[in-house]
Amino acid sequence: MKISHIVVAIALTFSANVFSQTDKHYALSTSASGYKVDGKVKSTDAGLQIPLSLISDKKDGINLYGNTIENLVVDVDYETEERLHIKISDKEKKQYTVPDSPLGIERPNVVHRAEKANYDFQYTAKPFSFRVVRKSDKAVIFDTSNMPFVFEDQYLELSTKLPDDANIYGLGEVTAPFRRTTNITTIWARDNADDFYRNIYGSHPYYSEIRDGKAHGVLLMNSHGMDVVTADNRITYKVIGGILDFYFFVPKSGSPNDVSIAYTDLIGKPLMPSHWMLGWHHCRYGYKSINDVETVIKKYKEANIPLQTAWVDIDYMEETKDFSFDGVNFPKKRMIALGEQLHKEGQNYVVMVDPAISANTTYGPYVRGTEMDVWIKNPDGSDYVGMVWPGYTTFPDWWHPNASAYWEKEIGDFVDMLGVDGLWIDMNEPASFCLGSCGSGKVDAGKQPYRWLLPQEVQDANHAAQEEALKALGNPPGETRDLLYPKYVINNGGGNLSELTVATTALHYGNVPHYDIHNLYGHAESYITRNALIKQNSKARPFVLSRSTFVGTGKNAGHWTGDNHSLWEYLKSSLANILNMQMFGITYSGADVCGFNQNTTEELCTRWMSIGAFYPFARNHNAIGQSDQEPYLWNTTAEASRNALQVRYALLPYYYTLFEESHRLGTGVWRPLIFEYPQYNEIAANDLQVLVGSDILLSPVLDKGRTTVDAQFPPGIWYDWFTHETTVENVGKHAEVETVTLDAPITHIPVHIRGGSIIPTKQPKYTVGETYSTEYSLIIALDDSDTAKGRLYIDDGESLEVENSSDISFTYKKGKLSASGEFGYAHPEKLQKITIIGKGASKLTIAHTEHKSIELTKDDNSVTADNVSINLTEPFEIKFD
Ligand SMILES: *[C@@H]1O[C@H](CO)[C@@H](O)[C@H](O)[C@H]1NC(C)=O
Ligand SMILES: *[C@@H]1O[C@H](CO)[C@@H](O)[C@H](O)[C@H]1NC(C)=O
Ligand SMILES: *[C@@H]1O[C@H](CO)[C@@H](O)[C@H](O)[C@H]1NC(C)=O
Ligand SMILES: *[C@@H]1O[C@H](CO)[C@@H](O)[C@H](O)[C@H]1NC(C)=O
Ligand SMILES: *[C@@H]1O[C@H](CO)[C@@H](O)[C@H](O)[C@H]1NC(C)=O
Ligand SMILES: *[C@@H]1O[C@H](CO)[C@@H](O)[C@H](O)[C@H]1NC(C)=O
Ligand SMILES: *[C@@H]1O[C@H](CO)[C@@H](O)[C@H](O)[C@H]1NC(C)=O
Ligand SMILES: *[C@@H]1O[C@H](CO)[C@@H](O)[C@H](O)[C@H]1NC(C)=O
Ligand SMILES: *[C@@H]1O[C@H](CO)[C@@H](O)[C@H](O)[C@H]1NC(C)=O
Ligand SMILES: CC(=O)N[C@H]1CO[C@H](CO)[C@@H](O)[C@@H]1O
Repeated sequence: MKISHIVVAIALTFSANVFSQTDKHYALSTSASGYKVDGKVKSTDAGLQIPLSLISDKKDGINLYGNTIENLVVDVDYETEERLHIKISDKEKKQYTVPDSPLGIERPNVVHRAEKANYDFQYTAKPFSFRVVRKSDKAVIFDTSNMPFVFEDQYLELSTKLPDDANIYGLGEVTAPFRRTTNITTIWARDNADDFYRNIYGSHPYYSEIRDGKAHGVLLMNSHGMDVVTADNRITYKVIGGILDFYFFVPKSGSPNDVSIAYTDLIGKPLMPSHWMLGWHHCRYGYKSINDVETVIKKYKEANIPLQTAWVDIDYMEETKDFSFDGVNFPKKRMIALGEQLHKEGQNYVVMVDPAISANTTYGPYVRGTEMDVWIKNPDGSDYVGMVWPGYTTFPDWWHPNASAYWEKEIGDFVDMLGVDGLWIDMNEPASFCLGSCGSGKVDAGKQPYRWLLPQEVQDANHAAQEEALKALGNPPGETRDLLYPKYVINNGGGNLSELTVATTALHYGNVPHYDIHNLYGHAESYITRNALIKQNSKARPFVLSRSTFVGTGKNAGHWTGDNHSLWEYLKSSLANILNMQMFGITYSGADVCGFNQNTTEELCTRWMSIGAFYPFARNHNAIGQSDQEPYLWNTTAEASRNALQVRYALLPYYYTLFEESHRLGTGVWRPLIFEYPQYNEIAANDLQVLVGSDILLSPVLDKGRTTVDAQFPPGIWYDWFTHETTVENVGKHAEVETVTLDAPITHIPVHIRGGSIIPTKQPKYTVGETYSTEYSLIIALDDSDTAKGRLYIDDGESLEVENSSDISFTYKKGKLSASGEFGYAHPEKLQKITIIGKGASKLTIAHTEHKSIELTKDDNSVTADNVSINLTEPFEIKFD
């Protein structure tokens, strides 16, 4: 949760960074000298290497915001047919690069130049510029010509041209529309709850562009603070350190989903969740005692709203210290018993852990961490102390050689003792409630009043003192850069870089300043936490939910989009932000349902539960001091929750199959319409509807007072999930996107099935386990040529190493349903029910004599075979007439 949760009374305006076009954040450094090719361009194993030197005849064009670096090297690696790597680095290799390790990114080792690449690399010699051309359609997808190129120790600038009104997606983490409009995205991990368009927790310098129906992607692999301008027919990167390490993803198909596949080929595939993780989660910050948590679990059951996982926020801790229990309100014994009870009922249990450790010499985790010397250091080598919930705290330095062992022990002992199924790692931007090194030397200073509870003048005085203390600590030895106040000031919503986080002058192992590594902190914690959980239990898939993320975090952890507000605006933006996370390879993600800060309303919470039930990670979460928002509190909310969660639970096999695809390939579980239908530009900005995979379309109400939705339908046939009626039949060569006004009374969310798909389902029950123990059904939704296909993935739903699995392809063609594929999952799974939806479906009968006894029930637009009783352990066919 977020430090300013008490200050939410402030009026929210969403107009934070409206710049004039002359603002330096927008402006190009037109006086820059630029570079020229200087020396022999060499062939390398994977491509070529180009030496550059500064064009030195423009003396005023150097040292714009730092020290100009005169000699550069451009390494162009044709890594795969679809991936080009262009790395522009300083010849001396002094600039910080994202480490080639799990704490940065694990890069594939490329030793051969890809043949038949789907791109061309072209460059000009003086001034140096380059272009990336997609071969399949000759589109110039990146072009730095006639724009400044700056390479200084604390300022890098490079631009590419964009067509008019370009479809740009990605860049974050930021709360903003999915399709990027003219704006600046600042990337600097930050704990903040109430800014649209400003930098928040995660760092993803990655975008995808869809042009003329074809997509490509671009990653700038850099962990420094930066502004990315998407305005005036250009993208301009303004980065305060490191190197320009670009990757281009150019799939031959041009499909946006294939861009995601190529991107995650590099950064790592999203994690595979267990079955239970796909159920409904409930959490709140501010339950006063474990009684409250138990009551909530009971009332969910009474209201028959499926609850899979109960969470406990920092409330359980003694003085908000990790791994401790409030002996009065959340006694350890009862916390353990709660887990046992949940497990007995087939439910699950997750609690929060923060990275910061109370600086208290009688507190075990601090004592052990100090012995192992794992804390981030001040520039002078002493332990760095900041301030989080328990008062003054130290911060584990994940890069320290003892850090994994330290965390494994703390996490392992805790999880063993408490019996939780997963950990929720918060505050890992890392957040600190002061400026820089406010706690220097303050060990055993006791719990401090939270900053926001102090009178304004005391806060101001403290801030001034902290600023002085920070300056007094100085730079790390040998450091020549201005780490506290770089001359190019990124548009950080928090102000100066060390504001409310660890000082940028603080040191990580190997004397790496926090300035260089800040955006990697949460990512590193997620990796080490995941491994600690695997060490504790090597059988089950670990559950980690992380607030701060970086390129590649999706393989370690899921993500919730942080501290939103109980406002319609935030409900609406949740779709865009979850779609962003899908693109970033963090497919297990969701927003706090019903809103975190501020008081929700019955109507808002009802609509939010309806769409939240379909978030890839689905959890209701509330803040302390806000009015209650358990979904059973209002009848309409309860009803809407049951309705939507029934669909979610019915779709569990479909979701699970999508997660397996995501884990294997990198595609999104949620997808924007444009990713599935890139040739239709009129859906390019639609972030108010989403597709679950390719086949389920959600059209939620996201506005107060509305009971209809104007929904866009891509060409094809779309059937209503609930009634099986044909909502849209829009086929043929000239079919266009159609807009339909759908009825959506308060307890209803419109859900549609794409004609041409086969969807595996289960019968929804109270828990995920009970649901999974029912038999399978198939929904066959016919397209205009009466065909359909689909996929079902089955494994045991929890093992980290999957031994046996089934991967079944279903096709329906000319009245015949066939199942083929792999049938390795040993446990007997049965298909019990088949529903065929489409024109003429109700006239179908069963053809095969061996299946004649199957009963058919019909309605206007569908037929259901109710007890087919087929083993899903081998291929089969059923013929309908
Ligand atoms: C850019 O961001 C501001 C909010 O900071 C927003 O008001 C504006 O609409 C955005 N620009 C565009 C063109 O969307
Ligand atoms: C790791 O911890 C041990 C104590 O367990 C300590 O002796 C050693 O110096 C630590 N290693 C480093 C690199 O600090
Ligand atoms: C240190 O932690 C202990 C319990 O672990 C607590 O009783 C004590 O009050 C704390 N000391 C300070 C100064 O906060
Ligand atoms: C940033 O730091 C500078 C230098 O100490 C100071 O003058 C300025 O007020 C700070 N900005 C903010 C927003 O705190
Ligand atoms: C929000 O709800 C709480 C608890 O019910 C109440 O005390 C508070 O006054 C409400 N705030 C607003 C702004 O209505
Ligand atoms: C809510 O539903 C319950 C049970 O169905 C019923 O007893 C109660 O009157 C309803 N309340 C409202 C406000 O409709
Ligand atoms: C996997 O399948 C084989 C063959 O059916 C079986 O012997 C083995 O026990 C199965 N393993 C698991 C983990 O289910
Ligand atoms: C299901 O199939 C059996 C024969 O396999 C048949 O006797 C029965 O009537 C069918 N219907 C139901 C609802 O069980
Ligand atoms: C289906 O599987 C069950 C359990 O393994 C088995 O008893 C039954 O004979 C199988 N039925 C067919 C038709 O193969
Ligand atoms: C900090 C912030 O604004 N976080 C989130 C809250 O609101 C939306 C959706 O509800 C999230 O997606 C934001 O990122």
